[in-house]
Amino acid sequence: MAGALSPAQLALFRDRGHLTVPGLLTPAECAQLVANIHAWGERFLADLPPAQRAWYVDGGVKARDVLRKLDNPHRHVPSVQALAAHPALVRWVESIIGGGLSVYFSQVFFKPPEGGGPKPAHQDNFYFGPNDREGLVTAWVALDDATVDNGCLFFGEGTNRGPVHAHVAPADEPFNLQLAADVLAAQPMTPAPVPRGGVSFHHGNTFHQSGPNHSAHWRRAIALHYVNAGTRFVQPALPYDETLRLRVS
Ligand SMILES: O=C(O)CCC(=O)C(=O)O
Repeated sequence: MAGALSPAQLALFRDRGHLTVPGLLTPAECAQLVANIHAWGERFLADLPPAQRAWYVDGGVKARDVLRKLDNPHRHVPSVQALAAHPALVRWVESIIGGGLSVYFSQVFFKPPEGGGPKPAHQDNFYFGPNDREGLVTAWVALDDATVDNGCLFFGEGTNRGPVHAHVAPADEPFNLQLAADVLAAQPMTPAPVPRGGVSFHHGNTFHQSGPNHSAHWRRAIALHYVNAGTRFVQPALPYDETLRLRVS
């Protein structure tokens, strides 16, 4: 049976609100997931009217529209469903939030070379509004090396131990909820590079954001938002479909 996280890893997670664990997936497994997600993305985007398409693609990349974001791959791509139930990943998540795990929501975050835009700072627990703020953890699986240059995550160290703050959104992007500038001004954000095939875990209260991709390489990742047996999204800021919830332990 796959091992749990060590007491030292858990202490780091509880203190800082995030933890990087390398070596979940092989390069071949990462490449297969990327191919499967791109194939699904092509099918999904082909059917969308142009106005909706804009939200899912990055149009700034060498005049091409390329997949940027898609929701709930754990329900649409069998290899992502298998990843969500990967024994080592499940064991690690159980060590953080306990058993009876489900993936409640998942996201594809693909940043294309020389154009992939930033993701503003936010707290997952503002979006999800869980009944237990300790009952949720995000596992962000890197399908490429994530670096400062290509747009890795940045975290507000220790913000997991603080409150959930009100978020604001640009008028033309009501779904793009983010922390207010004055809250962020008081909080340094630290980069957290992740090697390809590794996982970055973050607590639902932890401030996080990602920078633009200035490199010539993709920065692709899957975020799996896990909850334990007792946790539900009771005050979500956006609609989430509980029927897509996938029990994995
Ligand atoms: O990958 C990104 O750029 C953003 C990820 C994120 O916000 C998350 O995993 O909650």
